[in-house]
Amino acid sequence: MTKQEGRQWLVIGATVVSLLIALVILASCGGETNAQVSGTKAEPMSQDQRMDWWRDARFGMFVHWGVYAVPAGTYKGKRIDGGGEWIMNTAQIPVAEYEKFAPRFDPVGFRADEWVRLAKNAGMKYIVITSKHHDGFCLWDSKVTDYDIMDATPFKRDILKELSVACKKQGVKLCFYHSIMDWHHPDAQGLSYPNYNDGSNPNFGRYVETYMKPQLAELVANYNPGVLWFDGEWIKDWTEPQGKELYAYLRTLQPSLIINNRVGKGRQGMEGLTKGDSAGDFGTPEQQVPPEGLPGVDWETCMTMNDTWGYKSFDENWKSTEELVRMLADIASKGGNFLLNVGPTPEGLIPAASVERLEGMGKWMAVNGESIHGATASVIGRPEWGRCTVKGDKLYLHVFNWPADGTLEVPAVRGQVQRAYLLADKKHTSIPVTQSAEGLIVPLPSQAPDAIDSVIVLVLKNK
Ligand code: H79
Repeated sequence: MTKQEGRQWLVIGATVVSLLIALVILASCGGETNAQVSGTKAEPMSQDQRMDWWRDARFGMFVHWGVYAVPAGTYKGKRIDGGGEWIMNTAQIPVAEYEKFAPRFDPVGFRADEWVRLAKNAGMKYIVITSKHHDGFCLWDSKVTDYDIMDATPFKRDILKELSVACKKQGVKLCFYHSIMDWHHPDAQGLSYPNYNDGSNPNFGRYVETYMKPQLAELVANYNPGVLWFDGEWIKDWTEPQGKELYAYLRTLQPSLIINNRVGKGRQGMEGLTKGDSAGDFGTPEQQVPPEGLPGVDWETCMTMNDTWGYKSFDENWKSTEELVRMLADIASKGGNFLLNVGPTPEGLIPAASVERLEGMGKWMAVNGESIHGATASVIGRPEWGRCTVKGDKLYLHVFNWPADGTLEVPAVRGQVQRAYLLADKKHTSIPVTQSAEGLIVPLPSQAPDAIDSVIVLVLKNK
């Protein structure tokens, strides 16, 4: 053996040894990952483990609430277009003028337990509330500002604290929407406001390091949010590297945190899906549902029930309960989550029209929730009669348009159908299904069990 050959053998030997060491480390990590699931050790979670509860949840409540609920869409006697939460900008209200809404924000009707119960009874598993919207006003007792619920309003109750207690009690995950853009802070867009989009603030880095990050650290430490939902990331002063850095920083504070894609610059317009390797755990389509299913992609459609996020006293353009239930089924059938918004009043009440719709959805979910929670996109795309979700060995056929001739035609599915029944039928009475290579024929009763969406369960032999 030459010297060189000897060296090569040494290198190969060393490589084999280090591979073995790596294998041992990997194997022991696997063990610790399992231990971590049972809560005995703080090892890093896999992406799947971290996203698990969120993917199962499928349905959450968005809450837009702040001092903009006081003007409720009207300024100086004029009804202002656009979202109620944007009124500061849309009506070009100067910072000092807008601040005057805070002393009038006294939502004495606020009952955290009732909001959480309403969400839970609707079948929602999480709540995302605005800790801070673009106007800069903060709904919790922040140590780094007086522009918050404790110091600037007569209410002086920490809204996020009360919600976090109620959520914990009722087993709902509390999450926060947080705006990177800030029209109030002088080191952010407050400097040039109302022309906030025109340029950059030389002190923006100070805002990030001494204001925004400390605030986020407060939120994580004090209320243990499941998700941080960023927005207002499109401003010139915010960059993708800053987004990546913020994402990494927040995960060091709480490794299990889930963070949306608006933490960086990777969201593609209002369609919201993430570009390339940009920061964030899930895409954020806004006011729209992707036309096709997106299996293997984490995304969440956020949507208003009327035409505003923040409360507007005169917006009565409500979507129907039927529309909302079908939207939920459509989204689940495409593998996404549905974050449905409410805009509470300045008195602290969720508008009656929203309550009515959430209760209607809850009635449907009480019977059919199994076809939504933990379910995802199926190979059956968008049949003309409705949608289809899948979970384990079950296919859930969501029939929006009940067949007049009493038979439902279903495209071919892989695997043999063992049993079929109506989810609304507590006895799970078997429906005799005819299966062929072309597809399935499901004979149905003449009356739909649910006028909005009747779910038929197909139990398959193979997953
Ligand atoms: O909080 C609610 C709205 O107030 C907020 N997002 C929801 C959840 C919102 N802020 N602005 N908008 C919605 C619309 C903004 C659209 C645009 Fe853009 C921002 C157009 C150009 C910059 C998004 C980013 C679309 C293209 C780039």
